[in-house]
Amino acid sequence: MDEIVISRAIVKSYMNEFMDCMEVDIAVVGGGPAGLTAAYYLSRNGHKVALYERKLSIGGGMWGGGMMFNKIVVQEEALPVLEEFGIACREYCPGYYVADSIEAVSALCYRAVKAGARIFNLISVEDVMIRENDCVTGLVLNWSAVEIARLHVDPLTIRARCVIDATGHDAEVCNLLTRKTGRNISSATGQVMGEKPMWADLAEKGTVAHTGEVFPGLLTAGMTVNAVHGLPRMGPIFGGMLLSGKKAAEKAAKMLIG
Ligand code: 48F
Repeated sequence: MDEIVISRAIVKSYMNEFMDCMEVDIAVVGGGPAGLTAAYYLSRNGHKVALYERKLSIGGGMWGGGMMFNKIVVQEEALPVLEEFGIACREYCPGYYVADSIEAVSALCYRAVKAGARIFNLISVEDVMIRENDCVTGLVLNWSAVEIARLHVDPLTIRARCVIDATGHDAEVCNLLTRKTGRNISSATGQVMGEKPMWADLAEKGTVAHTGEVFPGLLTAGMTVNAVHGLPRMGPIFGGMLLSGKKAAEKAAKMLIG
């Protein structure tokens, strides 16, 4: 085996994929449960999807279950999504199902990739691209290593017909959009309102109910929805994340048609 061939194989294959994703249908920011679920359903339906994740590992806050006990709870409404991904669960008591968080993340990631989603880890989204019609038309990317080292290196840009902010509690894309444009998003205040204290039941329902477009070309999914609309947090119950990702995929698909 020749090390140089190995190196060429890696760089060329990566660059081919990166180049191919310079223009995509949907760009998902954040590889937590909501982003992965959205990427899976969109790819499965034939859309070209790229997902960018800041960290080395995909899965966001799902790995750790609750307080590092690596189990998650899912409610009845989300069981069809678990089934779709082949994630096993067992009923703990009526209405409460327990799944293994490691199995759940692995399945979400595996099925998203197998459906055709391109996942780029170690890349941070630091800005959006906007056009005259005030529509989000792409993402501005940089290596997370550049961000962490605070190096002065300019980013690169990709075009997307639609962007999903699935960055979790910090709602990073929505925050940078309002800050840099001075424009409102579709929350009650026009800004990212910030998530409220724990209230799992209300939070789970709110996540799904409010999933959707917040600005032309920009949708939210998962905890970002709660942050944007000032909804409570819910802790280690994940049905809302999965159902929100699925709903974001459905809404994004409709935006592509319309
Ligand atoms: O935080 P995260 O898991 O968000 P989520 O999919 O799920 C939330 C739950 O994990 C949990 C909860 C509900 O049960 O309360 O916290 O809504 O995943 C978000 C991912 O986005 C990445 C981040 O590293 C994480 O893996 N991320 C955040 N900002 C950026 C980013 C960015 N600017 N660029 C790229 N990735």
